Amino acid sequence: MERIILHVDMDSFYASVEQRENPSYKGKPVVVGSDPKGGHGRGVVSTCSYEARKFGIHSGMPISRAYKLCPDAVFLPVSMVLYKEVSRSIMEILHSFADKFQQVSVDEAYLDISEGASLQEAVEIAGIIKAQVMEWEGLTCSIGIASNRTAAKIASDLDKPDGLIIVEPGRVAEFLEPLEVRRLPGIGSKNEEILTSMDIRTIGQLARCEQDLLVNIFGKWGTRMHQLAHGIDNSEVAEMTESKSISKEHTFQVDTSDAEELYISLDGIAERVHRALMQQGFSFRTIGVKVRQEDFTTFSRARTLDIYTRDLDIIKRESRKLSREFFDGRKIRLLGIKLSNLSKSRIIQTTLDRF
Ligand code: TTP
Ligand code: MG
Repeated sequence: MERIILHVDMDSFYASVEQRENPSYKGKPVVVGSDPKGGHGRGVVSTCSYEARKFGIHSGMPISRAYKLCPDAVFLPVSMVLYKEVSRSIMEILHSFADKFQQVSVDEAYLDISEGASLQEAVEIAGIIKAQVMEWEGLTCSIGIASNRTAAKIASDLDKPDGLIIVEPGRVAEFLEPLEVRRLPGIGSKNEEILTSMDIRTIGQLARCEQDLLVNIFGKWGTRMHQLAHGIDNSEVAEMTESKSISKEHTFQVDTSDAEELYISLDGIAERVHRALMQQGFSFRTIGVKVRQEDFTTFSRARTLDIYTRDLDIIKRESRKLSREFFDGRKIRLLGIKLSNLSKSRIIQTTLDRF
């Protein structure tokens, strides 16, 4: 089955957060980085707004150079605590849409939404994600949709800012063909130079190059490079494995508003999540539900209990309470239960369970 992977990357992230915090910076060149000290500063540019990019300023450039290119820009220091907080909220939004979710930096993440979504639905989801990130965080992001990670990442970068690019399944190689080789993750300026000397400038040219030749020059990486150029990338979206929470979900074959069906399904999920909890030897204190409606609007509700427990009946009861408000005739596409605030209190709990 073809996978559906979204790569979401925030636009000029630090600078956009600054523009959001201080609307008078909107529409202006904003440079976030070290102090330019009137052109004598020694640090670098972390990032800059798209208005500043028009002057040739970019991430990693010496701040003194940025100052020369646009002395009238708004120069701001890096407020990492703020960006991390905004990042956390954004990642929470993104996570709620994914079957598998992997954050890869402060402002980008991969979402695998293969389960039960068609490509057309994926495009809708991307639109909803953009709208939600705008509505709740006042920021724009760019999204690439493709059947593998590499293509999704490249796609998200091609139409920035506020971009959306869809690579149809089976057309990955065709999509990559005209792009410059440095678009491929892992090909930096050094590899690009070597390839240029071999007269290889586009990914298409790279794909047509003999794999053996690439292996001779680049070793193992040559094989991978060749595969990527052919649009082959089987790497998975790797959900963080640290068990900070345990969750289970169910996507309905057909969206439903039938309360009985919803409650039965919720009980089934409760049993599955309880089984996983027992297998991993945890008790929990916080229980949450996720309810995704037919239009992909997704709600979460959670409650923290007074005590740690591993009682299936409590999971069933609380998940019913938390989701009841959504079982009012609206059609539902997916239900999920998440247990968090976990504790490895196996021995105490087993003793208690017996009485
Ligand atoms: P990027 O996503 O690479 O850049 P960006 O979000 O600013 O702009 P774009 O619209 O092109 O995605 O990086 C995310 C943040 O990471 C960026 O806002 C600032 C920080 N960063 C640095 O501090 N130094 C760097 O060299 C780069 C590239 C990014
Ligand atoms: Mg970004």
